[in-house]
Amino acid sequence: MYFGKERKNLDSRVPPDQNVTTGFPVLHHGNVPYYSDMSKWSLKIFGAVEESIIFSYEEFMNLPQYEYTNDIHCVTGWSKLDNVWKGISVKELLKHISILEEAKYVILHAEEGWTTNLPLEDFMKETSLLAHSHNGEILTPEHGFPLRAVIPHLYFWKSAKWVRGIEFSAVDKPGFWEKNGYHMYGDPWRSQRFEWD
Ligand SMILES: Nc1nc2c(c(=O)[nH]1)N[C@H]1C(S)=C(S)[C@@H](COP(=O)(O)O)O[C@H]1N2
Ligand SMILES: [Mo]
Repeated sequence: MYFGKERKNLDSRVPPDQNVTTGFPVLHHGNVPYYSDMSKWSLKIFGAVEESIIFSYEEFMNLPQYEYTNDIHCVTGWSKLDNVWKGISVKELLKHISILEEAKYVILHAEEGWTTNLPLEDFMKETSLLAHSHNGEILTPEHGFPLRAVIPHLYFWKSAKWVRGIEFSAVDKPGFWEKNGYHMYGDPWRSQRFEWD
């Protein structure tokens, strides 16, 4: 519970029609992947790039690490404040990639063919992270182990769990929820929940 002044500060951090939770709900479509052999994991960068790259788990985890604290907002109405995420910043990753001029969108590819789309500009934001830890603990399988996107300024469905591919694209390609009526952009501060919002 938050009272008085704290409550007031809180209001400016919680978008319309959201409720703050102290728990950490698990939400996704499909099955949770369980990895026993990380040598079978890879992250593929492809599409509108000069050259596709495939990172092994070890290579990827050796990129410089960053930590960010932020709030997340799920389209179903819960917000969770002060999450500490640790991982590789997109900014850092992009130093290894030559993106073609034509690229305007990013499609995040997760296990089981699940995808979500966002503008390149949003993906490249300072706060965008490819996280392996939350609040000091390695992600649990349910929350996206070994790697999830964290794009805190958009509804949390854009933060793909179990990321295996990052595609750069000249055209926007609706992902799983976007094909099912959810908003192509998903700004929680403008309540962009559904395609007609
Ligand atoms: N791969 C994948 N990532 C996903 C989803 C999904 O169905 N598959 N659901 C999204 C949705 S709707 C939400 S709210 C968050 C939930 O993350 P959490 O389970 O860690 O709270 O994951 C997002 N990332
Ligand atoms: Mo969600």
